[in-house]
Amino acid sequence: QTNDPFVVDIPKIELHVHIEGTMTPELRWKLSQKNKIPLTCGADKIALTSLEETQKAYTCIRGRIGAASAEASKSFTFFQIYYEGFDLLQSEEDYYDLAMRYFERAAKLNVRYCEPFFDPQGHTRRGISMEVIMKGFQKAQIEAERELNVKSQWIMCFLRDMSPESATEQYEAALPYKDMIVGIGLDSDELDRPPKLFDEVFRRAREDGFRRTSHCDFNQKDTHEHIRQVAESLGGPGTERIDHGLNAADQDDLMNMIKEKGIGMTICPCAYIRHAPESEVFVRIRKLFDAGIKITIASDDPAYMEDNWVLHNLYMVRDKCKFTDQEMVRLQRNAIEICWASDDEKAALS
Ligand code: ES4
Ligand code: ZN
Repeated sequence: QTNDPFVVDIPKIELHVHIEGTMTPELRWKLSQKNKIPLTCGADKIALTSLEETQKAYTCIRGRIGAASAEASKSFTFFQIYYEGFDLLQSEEDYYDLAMRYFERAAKLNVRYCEPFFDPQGHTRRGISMEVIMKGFQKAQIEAERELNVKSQWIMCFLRDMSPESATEQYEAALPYKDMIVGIGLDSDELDRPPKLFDEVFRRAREDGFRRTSHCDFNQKDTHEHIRQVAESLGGPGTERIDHGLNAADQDDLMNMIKEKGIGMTICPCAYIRHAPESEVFVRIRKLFDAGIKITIASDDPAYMEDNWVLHNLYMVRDKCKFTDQEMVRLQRNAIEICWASDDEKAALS
């Protein structure tokens, strides 16, 4: 059901959304025109010459990323399309635009507080300065709080397919913007990139007062070991949240550790059902929730995930996990408990 007024009206908190994953076809087209960067589609680099073609390319991307065919996955990977979008972002105004379009969408969906991720290495490695990125984000953040009543704090993610040295360099470059950044995350391609590679920079971030989280994507190679490292020892005592981590539901000792440590989990159902049967997804979500683990529902990369924003992700679990009104409220309370707002702000959100 996709117009359930209870789910529409409930005040929302979104704790797992990549700002670069919110780039709609409309914004992609606008930036390509403005910055004179031609758009192409797929490995065969077919030129996109209008907004309509760009919109169509997104539907085609959407169809093909999710497709199980080996041919499709060769010509399109999620990360190719995701990082191609980065190249379009050039000026402070572009970063402002990207963030502001998300905050406007969030306001319409009744999101009152969010902690968007950003991937600075994907920008600084192209020669964009931290100043350009952070000033653009900050302008949008201030305006969103004032004009839209959407509060936010940023989470800076390290790209785990880059080196730990690069992460440390990026960490130091971000310290002048510490006031805008509430937490540190770890994302991008996790194949053969165990979290413990980044132990040192996470330890440093903890000592400097940053909150910490890490992606452990659903059904990835070595996922149980990655979840264990993140929960048990990343940066010393483990992180305060895990992004995805759905496979924790497979092992009682992982579930127990997450529960005992009070680690929050951000769950993005529409991201999983593109690659896995629903039967593998919703049973696990229900299991984590019923175990009393603090899970919250979010959208991940909504522009690239069939245009499914947080509202649709909430509809999915409402429908497939059969969450009652009370349980939907519990999901939002979980989000308040595991978010990194100040106690005063949490009280205001309650
Ligand atoms: C991501 Cl789907 C996914 N997985 C890992 N890292 C990411 N960053 C943005 N989207
Ligand atoms: Zn993510």
